[in-house]
Amino acid sequence: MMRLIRIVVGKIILFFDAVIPVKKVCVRGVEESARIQKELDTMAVYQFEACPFCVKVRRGLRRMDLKIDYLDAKNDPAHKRDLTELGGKHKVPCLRIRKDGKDEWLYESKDILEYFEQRFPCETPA
Ligand SMILES: N[C@@H](CCC(=O)N[C@@H](CS)C(=O)NCC(=O)O)C(=O)O
Repeated sequence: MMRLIRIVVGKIILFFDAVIPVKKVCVRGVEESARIQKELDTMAVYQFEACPFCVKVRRGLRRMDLKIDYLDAKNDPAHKRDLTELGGKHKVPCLRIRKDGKDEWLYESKDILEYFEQRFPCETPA
């Protein structure tokens, strides 16, 4: 029963995510986007597709015009294992940041969005 409720709530969340548009707060030029993308390519967000906190992070990144890899930690056993064993807990969203050959793992949707806001501030607001 709980599983059914979770599936239905998940579908509702995904429906609203699809129909409510995200208002971009940043307009990034080609050079700035390319520089930022190189840095984003060293990161990934572990997530569940229908998790409300993951939807919050995805929408936040769309708002900031940031494109990152999303890894499915629910259905992909390798990503699930990495998150649990290397990150420390099976909780999403979690941002993996590769730095000097080492990984940092940042949990909590609020902290993840704050991290992006600070690291990639909007130079030209929309
Ligand atoms: N306070 C956390 C809440 C995250 C959370 O509760 N995530 C749930 C999924 S929506 C989770 O990872 N649950 C562990 C599990 O299902 O194994 C945040 O804002 O990121």
